[in-house]
Amino acid sequence: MEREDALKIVREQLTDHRYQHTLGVMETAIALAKQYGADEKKAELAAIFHDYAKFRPKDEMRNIIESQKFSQDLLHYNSELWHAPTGAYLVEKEAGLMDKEILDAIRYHTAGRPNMTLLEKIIYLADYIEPGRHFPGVDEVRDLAKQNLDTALIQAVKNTILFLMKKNQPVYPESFQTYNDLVKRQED
Ligand code: DGI
Ligand code: FE
Ligand code: FE
Repeated sequence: MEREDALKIVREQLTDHRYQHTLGVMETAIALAKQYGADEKKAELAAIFHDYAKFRPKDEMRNIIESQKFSQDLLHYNSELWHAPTGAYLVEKEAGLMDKEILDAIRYHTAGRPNMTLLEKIIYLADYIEPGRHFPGVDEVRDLAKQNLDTALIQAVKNTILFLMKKNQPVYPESFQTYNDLVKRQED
């Protein structure tokens, strides 16, 4: 699928603000793919489609998650988490994108998972550091991303968990597992 066709499909699903965010993730993901030797075309498409389901009604997302084999426990956590697996499902079904690596990068872009692929790491990180993001700690992660992908990713995951904990919000266990897996690998 070409960039322009993908952007046209996604634009209809998103607000202007979210579409601008998507363009930022796309540019950042392509740059990271170049830097770290990932498939630039896959990074481009995964980034374009990563928030495809962001504005779907909660009931629709719940139904889709219930219909799938994966992690039903997601339904007991913040509904902000639901658009990632729902997006992977709908991008395949509605946009006809069949590439499993791209679909997994969409599926795991919010909470990550243990043993993330290079493409999954790039999309998670690009989502966090794209130029439109402005929150405490983001510049530090941008600097780390120039040096080491895993170090930057750990900092991004850690910041997300700490942010939720500061607000006394529950943390989805998979986010902790993502953090633990990345930190253990750096020790080895
Ligand atoms: O969709 P975006 O806003 O671009 O970014 P995202 O897909 O990373 O989603 C961020 C939202 O997900 C944010 O509101 C916090 C929430 N979130 C991320 N990880 C967790 C989480 N919420 C809970 N409860 N637990 C998590 O581990
Ligand atoms: Fe998202
Ligand atoms: Fe996003």
